[in-house]
Amino acid sequence: MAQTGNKQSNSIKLLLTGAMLLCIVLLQAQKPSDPLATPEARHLYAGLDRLSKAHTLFGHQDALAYGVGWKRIGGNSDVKNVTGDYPAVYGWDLGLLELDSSRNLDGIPFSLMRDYIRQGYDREAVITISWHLRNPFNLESAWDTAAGSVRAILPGGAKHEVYRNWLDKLANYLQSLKGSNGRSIPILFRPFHELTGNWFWWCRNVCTPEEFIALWRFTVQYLRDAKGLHQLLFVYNTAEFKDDADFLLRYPGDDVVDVLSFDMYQHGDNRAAFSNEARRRLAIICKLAADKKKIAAFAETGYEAIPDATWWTEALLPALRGLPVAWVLVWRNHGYMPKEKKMHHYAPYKGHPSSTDFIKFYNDPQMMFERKLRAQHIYR
Ligand code: BMA
Repeated sequence: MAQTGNKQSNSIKLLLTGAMLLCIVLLQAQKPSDPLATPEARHLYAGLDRLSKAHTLFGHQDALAYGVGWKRIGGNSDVKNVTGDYPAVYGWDLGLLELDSSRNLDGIPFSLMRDYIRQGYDREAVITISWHLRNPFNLESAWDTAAGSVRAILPGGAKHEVYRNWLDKLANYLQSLKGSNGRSIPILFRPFHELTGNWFWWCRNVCTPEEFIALWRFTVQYLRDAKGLHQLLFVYNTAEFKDDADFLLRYPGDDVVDVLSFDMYQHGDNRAAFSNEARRRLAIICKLAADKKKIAAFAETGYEAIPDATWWTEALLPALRGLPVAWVLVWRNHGYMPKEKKMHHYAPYKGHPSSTDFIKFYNDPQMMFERKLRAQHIYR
């Protein structure tokens, strides 16, 4: 009898300790800026934070839609053809959705994109979306930098209704992204990317910091509060920046941002210059993210056509090594561009000279692709 009683009280103690540990884990979990974030978005955010302490997820733009020398082959991916595994992060872009186009600015049908996004989510991979939307001020491309564009689309501005109408279309599309389990797919949404550049209508040469911040805050509040999208995590994304203050000059606030990130590419053959500068900037955003209880990511990078057979382990990996960078994404594998007479791709394809090095990169314990990520069940 006494023994049974002891056993019982031991199991109760064990249960209580387990429950306490679970509470501690839940209390410590990194939380999205949206207090009403869906359970899947909350798990994703906490999971990315947890994994980033030891791993960096590898991402590829448009990975399932096409690659070098192929287009729309079910289940295909250049990354998979080289490593046997899919990327852990899929990047997609919604440019031209605002004009009701059936295809995005790089020719991907939006209906197919929805399927690709579902496939990735069903395999428990991560989805990030950017939006090269046209300039609502004059309907020119995202690369139009007409003065006064941002001012004109803010509440009260002459073109505000145009912008709001485009956000309605965006919200409808995002809302239509559902997994096979019927749940809304959490999206790392990266609007107004490369905001410190000078090439898009939202860049720093087109608007003041106050105007940019007002645009960001309106956008988040509209999608989150008016449209009720609670599956979004917002990614703040700069191009070049010098230091903390420069990075944060147009930062719209901790209540409307979840991830701190920047884009940076290697141009020219100075591998060390790229790698060192990327690492310097990554260290800055990792420190800021830790202070703000946010996550850091290297949202876009690459070396066009990868004319350096060991770029992966000798340029990119040293930039990331040991830093809590949640993911790194390389841009799209378009293939040959006849007008420009050049190859445009950022991941290797089967037979590419950097493939062997990419496999080494794939096998590095810091890097995580889809298979290892799947075992983490990041949405639960
Ligand atoms: C650029 C290039 C373009 C493309 C644009 C948006 O970097 O890849 O060809 O249209 O991104 O995806």
